Amino acid sequence: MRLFVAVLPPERVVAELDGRVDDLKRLPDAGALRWTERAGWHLTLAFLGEVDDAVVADLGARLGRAAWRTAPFALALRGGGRFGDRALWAGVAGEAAALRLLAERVSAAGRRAGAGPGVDAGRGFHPHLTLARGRGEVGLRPFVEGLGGFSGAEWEVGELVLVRSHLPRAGLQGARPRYEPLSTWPLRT
Ligand code: 3AM
Repeated sequence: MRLFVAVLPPERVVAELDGRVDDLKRLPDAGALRWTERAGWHLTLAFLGEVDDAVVADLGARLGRAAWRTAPFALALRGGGRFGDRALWAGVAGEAAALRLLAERVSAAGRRAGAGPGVDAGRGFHPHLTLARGRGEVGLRPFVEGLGGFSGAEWEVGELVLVRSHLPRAGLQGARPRYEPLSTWPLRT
């Protein structure tokens, strides 16, 4: 199954961001972008790719230990950015170093469990919450500008989540992946 590990913002933070995204959707060319569904909004810690069913139990045990070694920390969504003209995202503020450390621990847990070693290699960790994807023909700069000054409420990250990604059938125009949270583990309390 196709898996990734993420931090999920709480509903009040999602609702705030959704208000700003509503404004972005009124900008010219917004209709040409594929907007992510708010129900699936997440901050990816590590993408694991296709993982063997046989490995999932060990992976879970390791993710639980990674969470347990990490103290809860404060995070907020702030501003935005883009990966070329392919992805528009909201950025983070707060204890970003703690988020990075958690991402490293989660990646190590994945590697040790034999779950998709090397899939993340080369991309590095760039904390972001993906809001829309484009094919490169729509310039994302105005959308990034539209996120300027956005500053969401701070929350305490208290758990990590293993998420299964169900890809849409090839050729289904406009279809988006469906994200299914499988398990959560609390950070050390
Ligand atoms: O939703 P975000 O942007 O955080 O881009 C994919 C998405 O990230 C990323 O994993 C998340 C869940 O699908 N992803 C997909 N394929 C990837 C790959 N080969 C990947 N990340 C790294 N390597």
